[in-house]
Amino acid sequence: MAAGLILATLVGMETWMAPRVPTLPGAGRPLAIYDSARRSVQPVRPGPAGATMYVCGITPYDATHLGHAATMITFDLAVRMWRDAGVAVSYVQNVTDIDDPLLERAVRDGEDWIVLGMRETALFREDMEALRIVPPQAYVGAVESIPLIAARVAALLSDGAAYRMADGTGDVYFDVAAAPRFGYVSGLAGAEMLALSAERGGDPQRPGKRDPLDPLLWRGAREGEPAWEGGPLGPGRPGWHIECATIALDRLGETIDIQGGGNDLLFPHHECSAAHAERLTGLAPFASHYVHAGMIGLAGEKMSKSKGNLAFVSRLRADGLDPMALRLALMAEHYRADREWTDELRKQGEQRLARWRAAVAAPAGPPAADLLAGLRDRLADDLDTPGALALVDGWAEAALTGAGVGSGSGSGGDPAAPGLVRSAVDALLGVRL
Ligand code: 5CA
Ligand code: ZN
Repeated sequence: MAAGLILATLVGMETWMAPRVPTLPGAGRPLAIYDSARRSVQPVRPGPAGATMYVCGITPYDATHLGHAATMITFDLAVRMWRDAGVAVSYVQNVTDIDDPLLERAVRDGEDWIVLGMRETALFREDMEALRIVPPQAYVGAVESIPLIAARVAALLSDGAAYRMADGTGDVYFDVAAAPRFGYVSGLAGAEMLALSAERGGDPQRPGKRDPLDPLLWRGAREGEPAWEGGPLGPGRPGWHIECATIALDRLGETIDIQGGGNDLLFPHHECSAAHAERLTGLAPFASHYVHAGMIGLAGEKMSKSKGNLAFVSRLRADGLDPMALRLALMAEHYRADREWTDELRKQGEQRLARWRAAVAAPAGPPAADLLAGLRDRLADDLDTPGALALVDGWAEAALTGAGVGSGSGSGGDPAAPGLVRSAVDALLGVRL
């Protein structure tokens, strides 16, 4: 039993098949990226062991939509930049395979919540493979992490940073008064925090809490809900923020370079998981960079499972959309921008892909060393994909119209250029031409 538990902890969930990433000539560039806490673009300074990144993954109660895809592509670009610069990367992503929304959906559809979670996670893996996303080294479920999470909650309790509700539910809350820096990640004022907490899974109105913003660490067992042994906590299941804090601390270390996710997680999720981690380790900031991808919307609203306005990656693939065109469409605007998915954007992605493919199919093209340097430069600057895409557009245009091909030699261009562009676009943008 104990051996089984340890094995599960070390192995984690299955990830997905890694795409082949070509090695490029010359030197990559160090990545600078926007940190939500400092509200500025700052260089990432990985330690001697390499860069560490934790990305908040899916709650698997519905299929992967374009918003998830855009966020995963964003962090995939960071991984690709580090690899190009010769930086080792430790990347961990979670799966929230137990939480209220998953249970609610399973009850609604009369389905087993475990089967629902496994099915949607399998579909997510398939979508990630199709999009050529480099997998994390560890893909970790909340359920398999419960013993570690319970131990972290117990540590917060005995440290006086958490308290048990007096109403007999067995629920345990984190005391935000134990986190003097609380609010530094999001930079929000109290009223905004209260509103967002109510909107995004918190329970500011619940009576008996010390502070309305105190987040749940452990939910005591309830009739009809799954529960696990929590040692001194009693039976129950973990809260959401402590799930991510625990997995990141146990897998990556006491502080990390990037804590990533969509900007819907800025508050309360990343604020609270940073507060938990910092109280547990005594070290701050937990992440040197809190990185947030913009929301992908559909028909004027944030795409979300609860609103039901979703464009699924799997559905678009089934409709014949090339995943590489989808990648290009989602990278056409900057990752931090909230943006809309439209038919126009899709068409643009498909046209761009066709044009780039035609350009690299030629036996020779304009010399591409400057293009490679330009791509590295643009992406190193807060993952400027619009800038990077424009540079490849320019090269493709010149290749297809014959401009700049002669370079005075009359040879019809550089025969090595199309291959170099193909490798650069593959390695840095994740687009296989
Ligand atoms: N399991 C939690 C994170 S620990 C969660 O938020 N799951 S999720 O399925 O709702 O979202 C998975 C990832 O996609 C998160 O990083 C989230 O911030 C991001 N995301 C969700 N909706 C969108 C959207 N419309 N646009 C961009 N990213 C999104
Ligand atoms: Zn998370």
